[in-house]
Amino acid sequence: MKLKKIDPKIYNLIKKEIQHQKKGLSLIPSENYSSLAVISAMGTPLSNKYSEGYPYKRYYGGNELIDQIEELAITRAKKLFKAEHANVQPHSGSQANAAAYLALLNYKDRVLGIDLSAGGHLTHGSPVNFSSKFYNFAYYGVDPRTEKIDLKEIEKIALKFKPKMIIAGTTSYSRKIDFKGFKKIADKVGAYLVSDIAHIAGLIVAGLHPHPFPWSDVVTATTHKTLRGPRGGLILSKKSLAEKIDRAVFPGMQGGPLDHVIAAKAVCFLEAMHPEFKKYQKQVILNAKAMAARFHDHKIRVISKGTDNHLMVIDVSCFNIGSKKIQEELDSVGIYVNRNAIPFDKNPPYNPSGIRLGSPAITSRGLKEKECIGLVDLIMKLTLNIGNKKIKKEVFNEVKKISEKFPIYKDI
Ligand code: DSN
Repeated sequence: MKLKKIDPKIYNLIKKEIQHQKKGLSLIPSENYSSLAVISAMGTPLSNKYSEGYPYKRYYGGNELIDQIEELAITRAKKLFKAEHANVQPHSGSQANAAAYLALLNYKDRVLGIDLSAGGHLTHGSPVNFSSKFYNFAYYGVDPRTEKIDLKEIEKIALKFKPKMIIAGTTSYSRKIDFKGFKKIADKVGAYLVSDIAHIAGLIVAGLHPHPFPWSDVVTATTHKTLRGPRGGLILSKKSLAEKIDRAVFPGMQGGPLDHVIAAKAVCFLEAMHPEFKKYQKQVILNAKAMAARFHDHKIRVISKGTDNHLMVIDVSCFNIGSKKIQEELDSVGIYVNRNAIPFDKNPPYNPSGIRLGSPAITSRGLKEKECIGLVDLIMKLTLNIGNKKIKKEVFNEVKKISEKFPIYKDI
């Protein structure tokens, strides 16, 4: 690798990060390991290009091949998601959401989004995010008893608030989303339905989660989570909104697209059409369910009492040491998780009451239910014995063993 000679510092840090990923186990539900085919498409001179515009309508010359690449990505995205229109240029999920808002809303228009502590995303109207500064948000949460989304409650809020847009989508919600139910509410108040499937895109294309179409006007997604592609965003929509969406992404929101990432998105869409991908997604759900059940056996409260998808949020307030400390302790043995708010959390976002865990990355490595249950036991063993160096060493060695038995990349 020439990089080694030219910039040994960066080269060594990259090498170390690859080792770090290999030696640890990521339970962060938004992380995954994309294939080397996806990674090699990203690391190409396609990033040298400027191709503002869309296929065959560029503002720069020399884009004949870039046009073909983006066209292929669009065609595959439409087929994979059964969508009438696809825009593959958003750099991230946040930018996909920003572009969807820009396309459909005016400054200060009313939007009904999900509360962050109930499982929403910053761009769903968090007070610290552009979304709530530019638009007028009201929020729905989850039922305090079931900790699940309650469509009746959402309907009540919608009838009163009369939003121009309703957002159906989450980042830390473990239950199925009833897009059809959301559509009924949106129709009652004449609102657009925007479904953010950033987390569950892979489950949806595998047919393991209700589909957001034909119920949604616009669907936003990321390509790097359950979909297992490159880091990036995606917008799908009805044909009637195609022009508005495209204008909002470019020139509204972004300049030049990341052509190397678009090529990698095309590769990931192709991979997701393969029967193996469906098998993988089925295992993702089985693994998450096995983990949630094991936490329950350990008397740890799983929010909403379980999971239908790839993730779960557990309430760690019973340990009385704070989620931040637990996350750090797990980090030190090579188990990566992220602390997360639980519904109606009394603790601050920096040290909330929950930990969010997911199965997409470990399932990509080949772990099955048995190993996932073992992993939950290791988490419990460490968390119940914080300060015990002997136990920490034992857990560390176990994690190392699992990581070596289930390698990520054999070739790098
Ligand atoms: N930060 C992502 C997640 O972890 O879910 C969402 O953007």
